[in-house]
This record gives sequence, C-alpha cells and structure tokens, in this order.
Amino acid sequence: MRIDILSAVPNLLQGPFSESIVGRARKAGVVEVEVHDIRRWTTDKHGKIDDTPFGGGAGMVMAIQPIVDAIADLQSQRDYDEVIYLTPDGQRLEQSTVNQLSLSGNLLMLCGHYKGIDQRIRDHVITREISIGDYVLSGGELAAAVLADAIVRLIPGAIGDGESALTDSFQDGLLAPPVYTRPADWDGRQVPEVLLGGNHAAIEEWRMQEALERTKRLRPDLLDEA
Ligand code: 6GU
Repeated sequence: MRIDILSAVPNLLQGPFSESIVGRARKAGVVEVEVHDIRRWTTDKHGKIDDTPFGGGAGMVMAIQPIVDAIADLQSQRDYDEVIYLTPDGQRLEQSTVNQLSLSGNLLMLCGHYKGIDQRIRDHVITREISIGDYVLSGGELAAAVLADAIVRLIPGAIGDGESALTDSFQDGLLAPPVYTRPADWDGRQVPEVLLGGNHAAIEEWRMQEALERTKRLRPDLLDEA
C-alpha cells in the first residue's frame, strides 16, 4: 500500500510515521508513506496557501490552486482508491471504515486547516470525508496520523504476531479483555487463576466473558449496535 498525505504542516507528521508499527512497516516495505508540503504547489509569489472567504467573516480558507494542483500532480503518478479529506465535519471514524480502507492500494489524504477548503473541492475532488471524533483539532494532521496508523497495522506483515490485530478491541464489536503479566502475585493482588492453568479452551471462554462484561459496563452502546 502507498499513502500520500498533503499537509500545510508536514513536520507534524514525521514522528508518528517513524516509530513503532508504522515505522517498522515502512522499513520492511509493507507500506510507503509520503508526506507532501502543500506549499510546493502554490503559484503565489509569497508562498501563500490560504485566502479570504467570500461573504466575509473570521478566518481564512485554504486556497484552491495549490490543493487542486497537488492532487492532480499526485493523481498523474498513480490511481488512488480514495481522496480523503480530514475534517471535523466528516464522517466519524470507526473500525469498519479502517478495515475497508486497509484493503486499498493507494490512498491520498488531505489535511484540513484554517476554516477548511472550498466546498467545490469537497463536492468534486474529495471521495471521502473523515473526522476522528467530536472535538476540534488545530489541523487534520493528527487525524491523518491516527487514520494512517489504524490502517497500516492491519496490512499483512505490519504486525509480527499475525493474530494480534484480529484480537484488537472493536474487531469483534467488543472491547478487548484484560491482560496480565508477571508477577502472578503482585503485593497480594493475584492474576485470575484460569490464566495460570494452561487450559486454552477455558482461557478463551474466560476472555470472551470478560470482553462481554467490560463492554456492557463501559460501552453498552457497542452491544446495542451489534
Ligand atoms: Cl479530521 N480535523 C480537525 N481539525 N479536527 C478534528 C478532526 C479532524 N477530527 C476530529 N477533530
């Protein structure tokens, strides 16, 4: 898979894609992630990438020219399955969307800034609009990092233990069960007996019960959906 990200603040995205699972997946050639500075495409002599809103009002709008030229340039090099705009008024991200996007070949992500982008780009160029929750970030970069991370960890080869992404919270509509490690007795607090016994059927049954109980208690809305 390849992920191209268009940003007005590309340096924000260096850290999240250099470490951990995404960093390793890039080094292993499982995924290519390229972050592009939108300024590279502006024809404005002062390097501007924003403009004033028609009709007046506070705040600036991202200029059309650099965005449209950047997307056209990237699209001339490869076909994108989706051109995604990260914006707080997009569709709220869920695991089902991440799963679907993880099957893509090429994804293009545009990080929103200021008051956003001209509505005509949203109507005619963008194929999907995503928000990562009902709160406002200073720009779409951190949201793009969240989205890319969630996608990349599902690509075969990104995670060493092939099973572990399948047992993530939300993959079966439930929160993940609790986990424990050594010591089995920590200042008198014991690890649940069943986990020490080596009865794998009993352990699986216990984990399912715990996942259900935890979901009922913390996220009953997930059970209503299922
Ligand atoms: Cl995608 N962008 C911004 N600026 N804020 C957000 C968001 C995106 N998702 C949630 N809040």
